[in-house]
Amino acid sequence: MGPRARTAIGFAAAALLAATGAAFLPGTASAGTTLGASATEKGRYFGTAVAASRLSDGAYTTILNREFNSVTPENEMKIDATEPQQGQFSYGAAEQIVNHARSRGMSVRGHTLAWHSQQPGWMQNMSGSALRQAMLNHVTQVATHFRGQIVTWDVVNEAFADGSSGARRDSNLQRTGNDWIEAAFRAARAADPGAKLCYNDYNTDNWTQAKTQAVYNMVRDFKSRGVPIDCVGFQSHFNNDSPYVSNYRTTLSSFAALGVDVQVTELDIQGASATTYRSVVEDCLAVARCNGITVWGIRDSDSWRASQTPLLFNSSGQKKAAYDAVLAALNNGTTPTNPPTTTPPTTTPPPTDPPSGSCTATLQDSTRWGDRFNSQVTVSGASSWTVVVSVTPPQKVSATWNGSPSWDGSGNVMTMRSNGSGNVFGFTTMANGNWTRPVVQSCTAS
Ligand code: 9MR
Repeated sequence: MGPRARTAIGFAAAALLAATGAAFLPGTASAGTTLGASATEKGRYFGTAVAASRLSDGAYTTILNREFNSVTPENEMKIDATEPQQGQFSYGAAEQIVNHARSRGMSVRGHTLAWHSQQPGWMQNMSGSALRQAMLNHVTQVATHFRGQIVTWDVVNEAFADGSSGARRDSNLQRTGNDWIEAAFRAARAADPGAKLCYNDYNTDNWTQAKTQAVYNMVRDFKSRGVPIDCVGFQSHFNNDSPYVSNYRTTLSSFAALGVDVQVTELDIQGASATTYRSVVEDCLAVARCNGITVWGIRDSDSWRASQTPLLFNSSGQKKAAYDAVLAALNNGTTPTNPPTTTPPTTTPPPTDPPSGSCTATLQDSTRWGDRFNSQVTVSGASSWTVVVSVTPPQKVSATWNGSPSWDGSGNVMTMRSNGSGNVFGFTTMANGNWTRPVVQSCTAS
């Protein structure tokens, strides 16, 4: 099939999509070429941990910018990085990552506000109510500083003990009182009410293990008492001692059934088995509230466990078999089991009048979920174009594909430029309670 015929089918498919409201059309031109684009087509993000020190490495940023649409600072938002001296905050490296990501339309996961590890020396030496106060101040200050820029915060990280006890992990924070976790969540909610708030942990993948059950019970308790928790992060560092297990999907769906989102937050797999990577992706796609996957680094050489070669790209930046498996799973996976909860608005968008006969951009509704929706814009009349789209506050665009976005100061106006990916681009809008359709403001041939 020649490219022309393929394009014609693409248009026909797009028309069918509009007519039927069908969610996905595997194999359309807009799907399937990068992890981020393919995940977005499934209503998910695909992210990676990023180290600020590597942003000057061109091979690294080439892969980052091409493949991923969510970013987690690997160390730069931890307590020792952001508050090295008590009351003196340091945000430079974190901001570097946030700016790199947001200027390219990637969303940011903030990691992490409260943790027993990587505490600065001054905090390690504290205890009791002084420590509790210092921890809450830290949560408040950091979440306030980045307010509006972080889609999801890991508010509390790794607060449960390994092994069969099902107990909280002993730490100076835990010794301030069992309610330290909920206190941290309340402080985070107050400081950044628009962000999703996650509890994040490792060795919580196996549904039958005590630690998994202990976290589950905490989340259930939080939900029943109105503690502001929105999501649970599963680090999912799989290795020979702590392997992927087939009940992982049960774990994800069981937590989701409590009324929280679930996210795979730090995925890496010793040896990078393509089969195991595929299973993880399929498990996430099978759970409606699994809204994204983050791998813990880009190339094997970027990994905290480099010798286990656990990532999707080898140290030369080439795609591994695991990459192909993940991409295929994202493209061919089952459609999310949360079909659109509400029929998308059916009003026909008026075609944009092209200024001085330049190009036309037509926006169509695509998939809609409980908290967000996708839109697809088809450009005709130019192969190289700039389209300006606006969303209505407090809506926020959380992901884009098949174009290069930039933003005005308000964050409500997105300028999308063609990037050689064709004439159809898309984006995900977090509704934040407002379901107004985004508006194409202009289309300019360039
Ligand atoms: O990948 C991180 C590594 O560079 C740091 O040295 C390490 C220090 O604790 O933290 C690593 O990231 C951890 C993450 O913050 C929490 N879950 C486990 C990750 C791997 O250790």
